[in-house]
Amino acid sequence: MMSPRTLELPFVLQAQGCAGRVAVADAAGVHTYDALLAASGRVAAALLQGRQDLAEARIAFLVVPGFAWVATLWGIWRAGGVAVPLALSAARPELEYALADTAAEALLWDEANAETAAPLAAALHLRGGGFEQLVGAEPPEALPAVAEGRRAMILYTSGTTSRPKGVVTTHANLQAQITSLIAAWEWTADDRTVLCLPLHHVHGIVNVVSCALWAGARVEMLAKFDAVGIWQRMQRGELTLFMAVPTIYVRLIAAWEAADEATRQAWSAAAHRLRLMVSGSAALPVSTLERWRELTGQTLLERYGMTEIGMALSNPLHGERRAGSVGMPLPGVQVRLAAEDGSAVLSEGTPGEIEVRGANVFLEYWRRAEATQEAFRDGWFRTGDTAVVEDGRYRILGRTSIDILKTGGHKVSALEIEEVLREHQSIAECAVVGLPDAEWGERICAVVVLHPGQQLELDALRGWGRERLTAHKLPTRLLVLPQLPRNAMGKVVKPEVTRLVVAAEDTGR
Ligand code: MCA
Ligand code: AMP
Repeated sequence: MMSPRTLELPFVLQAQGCAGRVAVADAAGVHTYDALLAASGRVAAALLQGRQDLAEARIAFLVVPGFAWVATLWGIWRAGGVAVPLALSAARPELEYALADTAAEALLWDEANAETAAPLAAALHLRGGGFEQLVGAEPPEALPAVAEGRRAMILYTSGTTSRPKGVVTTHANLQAQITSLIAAWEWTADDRTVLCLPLHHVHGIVNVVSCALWAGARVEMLAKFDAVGIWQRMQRGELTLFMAVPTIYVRLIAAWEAADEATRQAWSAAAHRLRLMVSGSAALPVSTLERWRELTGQTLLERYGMTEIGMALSNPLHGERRAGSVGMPLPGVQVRLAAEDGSAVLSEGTPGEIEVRGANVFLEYWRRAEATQEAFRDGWFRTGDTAVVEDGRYRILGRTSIDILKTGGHKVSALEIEEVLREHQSIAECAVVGLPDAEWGERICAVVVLHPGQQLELDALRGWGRERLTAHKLPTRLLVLPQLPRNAMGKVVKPEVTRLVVAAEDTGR
């Protein structure tokens, strides 16, 4: 039957060209591109319920990675909605925040998340729906024409404000992010990859799932990362590409080291056969890159990106991949270094803030016009990361804000955690800092001043925090002090806080 639609979103056209090929493999089996188109069409129809176009209504969803996740995302897009993929690991207040901030019209879920999502939808008076029920709808008679400049997705990212901001990308932004990576890393329909990352970040959504599906490749989607499971999957063969955060490579190395000799050999040989292994989302320690090369003969390709821009810099697919460097601008992405006060664009050898421009750059922070305006300078997005260019390649030096941490590849705001900790009845004052850590990149440390007569242990604090924050935001180190170091203005001096934590660790406190 001919679709009455006049303008198909490009990802639909790409999928139509792949028809009977397998798109997704998950715990339930394999699913073709045709099946994805059919299921997403039904989800779209169920969402529209007779309306012509969702007209950018925000539709949030809590769905385990797999066919249902992709069909839900595509269904929202095909109905003209803005997709809000929620973190499966989020605590209830975090979910409530995202639903309220986006003013979501509906919350969708799969069976595994019904227990969390259904009561939440009811409590917040949102339209709710299980995937199994949505996908059982009649196929659509017509779907709206969705122009590429329209809003497509909102992902929450932590920043220098205490509450996370919604990063809005348009279909055109996503298309630019995807096609840039397809060109740079030479994705083809013959590629096979495995997703073991959460699907509320660009890394999993764009770099793995969307690139694979745009290319007509096959993506195997795991509900959760498991080191031995990944090694065993590589051993079964046929994978061509793998992408992960440094913590995952550290975990894979640990699993390899714990295995017996025959298993090690088999795993090493299996990993060696992949055509490309990529690391990103946080700095890849040179020691990890080198150990991985010893184990597998693979030189990890390190790249640099951000929720607001997708990927910006990458080591080359062909040619030298330099340890400690994040490489050069990706196709279609303009990158420069600017003096922090914006007074100059810097040349090689002078450290500055990375600024990015291009069709890949996001539209806005959701309903935060001021924050959006502040994030740009002369049309360039200010990343808040400092770097230096050496020999044409960028090397990341750090961040302009001490309050933004990276742990396990997740960006975390110290201010957000502090705000929650201050609600604890025993805590009078607190400061959160990140400590360098071989496994996690950074570890969250809380330094607190208690109300008189109070006591607090780390386990108790973590137990209390679990109800309020995602697990990776919970402090793994607690230091109780009589007072916090402050400057003459009364502001907490974070570098001094970090020094105190390190000193306490050294003396075993
Ligand atoms: C979890 N735990 C932690 C942390 N996370 N402890 C310390 N620091 C952490 N960061 C603890 C939990 O509290 C729990 O402890 C135990 O570890 C297991 O928790 P679980 O959630 O199951 O963790 P995991 O499965 O071991 O997770 C590790 C992980 C995960 C697989 C590395 O963090 C992950 O998937 N990270 C990737 C995130 C990502 O996709 N980032 C991309 C964003 P207990 O048992 O006591 O409860 S950046 C991005 O998208 C940009 C654009 C880019 O450049 O890519
Ligand atoms: P997010 O906002 O979660 O998308 O995280 C983006 C941030 O992750 C960037 O601003 C960087 O600070 C960091 N990041 C991403 N890739 C790398 C990398 N290869 N090396 C160092 N930092 C990175």
